[in-house]
Amino acid sequence: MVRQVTLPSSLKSLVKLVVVSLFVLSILAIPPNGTVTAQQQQPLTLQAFSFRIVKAPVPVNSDAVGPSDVLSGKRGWRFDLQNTDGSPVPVTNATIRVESSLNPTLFPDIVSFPAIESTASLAPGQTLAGPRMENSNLPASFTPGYAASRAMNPMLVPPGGGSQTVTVRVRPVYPRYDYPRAHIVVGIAGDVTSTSNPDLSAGETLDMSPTPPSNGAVWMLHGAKIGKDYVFTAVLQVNNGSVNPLLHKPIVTVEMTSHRGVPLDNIPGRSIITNDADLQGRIIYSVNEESGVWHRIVDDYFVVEFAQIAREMPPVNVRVDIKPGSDPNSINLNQKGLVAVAILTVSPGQATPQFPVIDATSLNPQNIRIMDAADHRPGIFPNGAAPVRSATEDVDGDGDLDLVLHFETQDLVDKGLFDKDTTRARVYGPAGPGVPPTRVTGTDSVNIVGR
Ligand SMILES: [Ca+2]
Ligand SMILES: [Ca+2]
Repeated sequence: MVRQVTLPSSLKSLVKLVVVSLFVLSILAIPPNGTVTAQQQQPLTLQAFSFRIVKAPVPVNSDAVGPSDVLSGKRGWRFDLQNTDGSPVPVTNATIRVESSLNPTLFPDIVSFPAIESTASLAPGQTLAGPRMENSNLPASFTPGYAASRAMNPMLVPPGGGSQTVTVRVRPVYPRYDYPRAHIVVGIAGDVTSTSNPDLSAGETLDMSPTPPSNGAVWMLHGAKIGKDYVFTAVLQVNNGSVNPLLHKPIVTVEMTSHRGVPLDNIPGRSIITNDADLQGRIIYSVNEESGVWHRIVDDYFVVEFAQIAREMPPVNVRVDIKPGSDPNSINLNQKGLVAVAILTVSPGQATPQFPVIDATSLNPQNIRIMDAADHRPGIFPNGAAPVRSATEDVDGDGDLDLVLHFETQDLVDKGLFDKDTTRARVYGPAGPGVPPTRVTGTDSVNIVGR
């Protein structure tokens, strides 16, 4: 005779649990039989990366930014999932799912939300690069937290072209770039003929990609240190097909990355969920296995980009006074002697759109030429007459020194530069090394006598 025993439901559950547990334990106690048991298998280690990229173009004429300058740019994201496990056990059905209430058109790489990226298995060491949303159209502003500058020497490439040394300095300042997790990436566009790397100390490493000579150089410095100056240089070959000097500033991109783990370590389970206020949504990283242990890593990218400038520099207008103190400016071609020609200094208070500021005494007299203005062709550097003497003197009595050049009258005749039809003369020439503006030009009337 069987007695019916009625147990309370909670006790029933307990019995069930004990029975199931015993069953599971008995399975685990089975010898491995050539396969990895659940007890021997290490938990899979998975990392979820949320790359945040903020990229700002620096104002077009800027050659430097400071660590606290506020820059405006576009923000983007890229999501990655990595199997950092060392054992040969892949995770299956690795998936990244991005949800957002934002309009997908704000993200050029996203058709619709949720955006899902998945792969059947993720072997140890492999990364699943999920939805990529770099260069999103979301406006953002940031302080870079590092000083970056570019310098060009020479700034002006002469007609025909020449080499230019570009120096980029980067100095991480903000504590988020804590050593050894801070990285610097510097890119210089151009025809690179040689490079020189920054000084490195213990803990810093450097990759060059690609190896020069090539069309551009990229340095990747790992383990940057707070407060240290890193100097990158590249020598560029710059073409200049014009007849004028070329103001040339190559495009330079500077990225600082901080690689930070957030305290989500040892989260077991199939997925982790990250809420992102800027995305107005969340990112779900998931895998099929229950044994994964998650780490969430955030890489902050802050990118400043210096614009490329390649601008032909036209000559600068200067005030010219032929025969200072005389009017009309009579030149007798039958006489020997010298013709005095002044190039007048223009102070900031005297500057006009037609005649910008110039210190005439900074010009190199040996580079200046004179000829008939009617024969002068813009963009061509013809063979005018060179001065035989020069002096500095305040010829217009305005308190600043001007440049006075003396030309030989017979030289003007012999070279066929002046004749009876000449009514106006032009003075022109390069200003000399390293002095902007690089070329000057100016005219004054002449009254030819003789011949
Ligand atoms: Ca005069
Ligand atoms: Ca003066």
